[in-house]
Amino acid sequence: PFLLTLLTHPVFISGDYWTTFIDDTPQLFKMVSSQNRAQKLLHYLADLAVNGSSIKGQIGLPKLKKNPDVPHLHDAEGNVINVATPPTAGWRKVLLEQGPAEFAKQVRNFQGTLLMDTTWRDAHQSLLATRVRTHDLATIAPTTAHALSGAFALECWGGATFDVAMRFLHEDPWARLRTLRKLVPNIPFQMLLRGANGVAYSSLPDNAIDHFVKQAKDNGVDIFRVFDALNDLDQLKVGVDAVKKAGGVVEATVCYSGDMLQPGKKYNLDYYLEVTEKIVQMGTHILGIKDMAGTMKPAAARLLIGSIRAKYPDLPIHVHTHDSAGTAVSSMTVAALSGADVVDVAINSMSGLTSQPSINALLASLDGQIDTGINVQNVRELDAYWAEMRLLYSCFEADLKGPDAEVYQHEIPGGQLTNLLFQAQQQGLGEQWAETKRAYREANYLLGDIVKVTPTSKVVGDLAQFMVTNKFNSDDIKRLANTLDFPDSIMDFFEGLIGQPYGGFPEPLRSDILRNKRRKLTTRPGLELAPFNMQDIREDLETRFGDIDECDIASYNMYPKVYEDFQKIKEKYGDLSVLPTKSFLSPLDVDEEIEVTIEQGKTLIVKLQAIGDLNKATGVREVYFDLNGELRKIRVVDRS
Ligand code: 3PY
Ligand code: ZN
Repeated sequence: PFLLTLLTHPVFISGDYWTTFIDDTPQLFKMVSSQNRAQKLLHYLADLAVNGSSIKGQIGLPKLKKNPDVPHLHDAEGNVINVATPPTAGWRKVLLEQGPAEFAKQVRNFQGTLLMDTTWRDAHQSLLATRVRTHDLATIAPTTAHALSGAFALECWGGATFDVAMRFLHEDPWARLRTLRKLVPNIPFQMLLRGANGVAYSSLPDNAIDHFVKQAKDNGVDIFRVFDALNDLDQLKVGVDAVKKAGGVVEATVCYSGDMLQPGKKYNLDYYLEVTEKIVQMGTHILGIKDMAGTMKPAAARLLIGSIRAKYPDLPIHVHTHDSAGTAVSSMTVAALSGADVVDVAINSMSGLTSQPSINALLASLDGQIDTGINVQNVRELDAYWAEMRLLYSCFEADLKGPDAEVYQHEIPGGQLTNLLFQAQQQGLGEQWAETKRAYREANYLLGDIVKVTPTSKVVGDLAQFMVTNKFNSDDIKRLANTLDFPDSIMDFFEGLIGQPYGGFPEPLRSDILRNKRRKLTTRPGLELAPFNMQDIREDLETRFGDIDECDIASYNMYPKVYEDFQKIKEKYGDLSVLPTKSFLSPLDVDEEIEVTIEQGKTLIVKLQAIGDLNKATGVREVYFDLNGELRKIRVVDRS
């Protein structure tokens, strides 16, 4: 009927539509575009109904069979708080009005310890394979803006969320940032930046990092936690300088590795104080301490944070840990008591195990000792949403059962631990899991006991899997190194493409593995990379994908292939981020009806009517929908 309207429209018939039709009748073109979008979404839903989910890593269907409810918050008198209007108070006001330096000063002067909630980034990266979608974050954002209005920040972007959003969720990470920013204007947003690697796995030219960070700042990131996976200060500085140029809050970070309390450890107090001094010289608003494996015991927290606090009384300190060993609440309590200005936590249902410590457990632990500016009751109410959310994303759970004290031996970072376990479970290799952990420890020592976090953790993990698959032990690797073909990540590491490890590369292993296949870099890899020509990239992307912006260029620079594939999916199915998660992951039942808001004020009512018989000659099925009261037929190849 719409096409008929268009074709019989007097202006269309007059043939004058080229010049004025779009301008004079925008409503019709809006209709074309929304009909077109609806049609594309029906294609996705039809494919899902016929072939099941194609989302990578999904095992089975969500345990939650409805869309999650949004809980109400209550004020002290028990009245429901209207969350439609965001609060104006919050640390972001301080930042916007007084700038990064004064913001950092006031954080340092706060009488207590502030909290950063990682639920929107690290918690789901660590527990749910980074699969939480924008739809679910945006749904709870207005409530969060109130419940956590006293928080230092929400960590909501960067790390693995950037590529997973495009690669597996088929949504635009920049759109996520802008959407959340609009809904939460009062709480600072923090992102995780992998130094000279941006949010990728190896170095990019410096101008690509500058360009990326500027877009991140302009689209809503306030605070940048910048780290380098080897604590290579030259690599770190690339990210730090980019944030300074963009006008963001710099949180230059030292990665904590292993258990510093053990005698003879390579990464000991002297080492951390030396790196801290260099970071302070580099210039940072805040010092980040990043314990990605959760191996910082309470006594280590006391020693490390206490020592840094004593030496740098004015330096704001922000501590991050994972609860893999089960000690995170205790360690963060001690960190707070030893002078940390901010510590990281996650909403209860998204906390513990390989994620951050539980916010309410930490609040209880600090109660009567340290103020956090957080309303305990509101946070408990907020948790009702995440309890349901955990069930909605149950198909991405690694099914970790409890704390793993072995983390002090293998030192696997939280996110990677869940990933490796998930892989072992998928392959049905229960015993191999114990072997993988043992091999990971051996691989780390073979590589020279390096700091392990993305991307160096991938190098260690790849070597461990190479050892398990080929049944090699450390001696075999050393003996056979000059005859074996190693995975690319290991070659990259030894070439120096990930930076220079503290204490240098192990020899003769490096020479044996590289042979004459690769160079041996002695300086940071970015110095060898030619700057990207942004104008050429823009023209190329415009030719291929039409209307693109600076954020598209930044996405393409980080992950060219992932970006291209994302564009192809978008062309086929439209913007999938608008679908409720249940309908994104599980097929509609016949007669099931859903509402999909494709833009403000434009809601589609979609009902699956029937799935036709298989046409054996063509392999196609017809899927019938009711779309806003009209029958639609979609043809889908049956691949099931
Ligand atoms: C990342 O780089 O994605 C991390 O989470 C490192 O801890
Ligand atoms: Zn982390």
